[in-house]
Amino acid sequence: MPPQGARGDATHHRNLARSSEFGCCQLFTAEYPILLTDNQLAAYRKDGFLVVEHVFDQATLERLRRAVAGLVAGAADVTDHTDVYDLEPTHTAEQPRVRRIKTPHKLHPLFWEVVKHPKLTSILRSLLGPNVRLHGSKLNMKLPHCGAAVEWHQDWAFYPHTNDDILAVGVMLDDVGEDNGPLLALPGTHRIDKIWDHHQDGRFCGAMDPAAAPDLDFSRAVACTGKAGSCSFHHVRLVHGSSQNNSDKPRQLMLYECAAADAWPLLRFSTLEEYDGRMICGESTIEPRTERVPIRMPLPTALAEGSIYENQTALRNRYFETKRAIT
Ligand SMILES: O=C(O)CCC(=O)C(=O)O
Repeated sequence: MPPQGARGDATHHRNLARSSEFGCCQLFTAEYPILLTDNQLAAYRKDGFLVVEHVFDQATLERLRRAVAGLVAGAADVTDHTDVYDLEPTHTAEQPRVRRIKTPHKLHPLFWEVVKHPKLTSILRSLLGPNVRLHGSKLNMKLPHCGAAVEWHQDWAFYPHTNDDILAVGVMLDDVGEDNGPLLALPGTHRIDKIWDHHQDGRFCGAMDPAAAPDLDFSRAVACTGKAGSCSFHHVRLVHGSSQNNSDKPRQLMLYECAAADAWPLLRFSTLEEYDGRMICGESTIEPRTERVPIRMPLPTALAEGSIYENQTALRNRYFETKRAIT
């Protein structure tokens, strides 16, 4: 059975994806198997997000779950957030509760293998062009009955670049439904020519005060749901968030932040070698493409650094209800 959304016919086609609605006029041309239909491409451009089903098979999911379980087991040795773990407030050594595993691609080779999978790179090429670099990765866990909410935000507020041909892929390691804290996307907000304020009292806090965004109707948000093995794709400027997981099912979402190679970060550059070492497909470049994009720097840095969850603890006016976790 060809995956939903696949054309399932000849293996290679000429793929032309125009990014003019993002404000630039490139014509992406490449030889590779096309997985996205024209309708899916149009939907991504219009809405700023897309869910593609059946990207990863059961065998890959099993391997991923084993790798994740191994990493989570290591959290029994820690009592506070580290470079690897972001912990739920109810975490204890006896009952490890990990909210996020930070940069999994640095911790286990399988996470690199997954992002370089031909099906995924085919979709990335269609959406971002032939040259794609990994900006970062994170695994948001959302345990049953306590997985934390993420307040409304644009990823762009955290990592502005010279252009916005950037998206986050969410590989669903579990079935994601309306009830276990799906990612919620506000359609079309990536095309609005502004960056919403993610500051409070003059400091970055990684979240939007819903009262300060009267131009947005949060009730229009769409849940990115799908069976395990599906992937969501959301544009870096899309307003999104997610509620607490109050169900009895886990929701593990492996997020890869992927950028067109000519989108250069405006903050935090290490070395050219490390930077080029994060290429997912195609060629790197030292010639950034600059576009007229709205930018507000995430500075001064958040009071609580380390992860979006920590940054957002400063936000006084929260949108998502947080119930006390079952202990
Ligand atoms: O885990 C989620 O549902 C949302 C994650 C997210 O938006 C983020 O970590 O930036």
